[in-house]
Amino acid sequence: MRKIFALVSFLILVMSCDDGDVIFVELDFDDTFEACGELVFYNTKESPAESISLQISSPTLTLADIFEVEPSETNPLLVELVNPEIQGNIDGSNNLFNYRSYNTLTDNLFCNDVPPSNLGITQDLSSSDGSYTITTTYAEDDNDGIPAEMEDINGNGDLYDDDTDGDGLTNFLDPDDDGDNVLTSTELIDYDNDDDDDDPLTNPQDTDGDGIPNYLDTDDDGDGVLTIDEENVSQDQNPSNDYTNPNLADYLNPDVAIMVPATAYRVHTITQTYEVSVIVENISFPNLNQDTFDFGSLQNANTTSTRTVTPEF
Ligand SMILES: [Ca+2]
Ligand SMILES: [Ca+2]
Ligand SMILES: [Ca+2]
Ligand SMILES: [Ca+2]
Repeated sequence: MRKIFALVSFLILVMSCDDGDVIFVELDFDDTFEACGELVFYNTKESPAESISLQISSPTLTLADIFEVEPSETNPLLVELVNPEIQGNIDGSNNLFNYRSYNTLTDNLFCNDVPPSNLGITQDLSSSDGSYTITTTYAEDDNDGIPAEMEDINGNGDLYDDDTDGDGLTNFLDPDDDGDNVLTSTELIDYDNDDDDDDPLTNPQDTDGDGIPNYLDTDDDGDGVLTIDEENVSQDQNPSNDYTNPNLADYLNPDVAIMVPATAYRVHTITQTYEVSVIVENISFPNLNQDTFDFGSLQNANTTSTRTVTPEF
């Protein structure tokens, strides 16, 4: 007598073949997936040769929709996700959740105008119902060499109320924390390393010795002319390339104090990181109602990006 095996894992898929034999197919893919076109999420593996995919056609969805951000209502220099969660139905036609097995895996299975020939498909199953949920989380950083938690200047645990230069961009997102048009990463990089720990944060450069590290000091050499105004040579919102003495930039040289009033802040670049997950639920393949499949985490070049913002001067 044929045994009916209990499903102990939602990853197990049971299919019945025409001759009545019961075959177990494990939906055992790794926890990352890819995306292409408008829009297919997919994962493939070689041994055994299988693919799992979710194609979404209605309503039309693109990767750009998933990564889209818009200015925050509270601060136009900050942004937030337009679509942190997208849900829809799987119907077996417009929105397709599909499992396939192959004789051997072929490259470029998805999103080609001309599908690869000789696919050698041995199983091809689609769920006629179910739902999908795409969840995106979004994070930003100024990538200035200072960990975000150390840019909590007032130490109250809120990273959004520390804005040393008052330009509207909180310090952990501000690559120029003191607003002097010299990047924090530049103002940290050249330090004495007196304590030999190679950590600029324990003894940040303080050229004029006033107790304020250069990256938070608006007059780094203490000569009375603000760093942002020490652009005697080229007025390009970058005092670090203005040299009267070839060995020392003017903004670090107290013997050169020529004021050329700045007219603008430099362009600020902010690093963006996205985490995208896709979960399908209440799916049903032939002969089995399978509950859930978690695609894992999206691997895509667009999950890391940058945006630029120029604070109002
Ligand atoms: Ca700021
Ligand atoms: Ca910063
Ligand atoms: Ca400075
Ligand atoms: Ca100077």
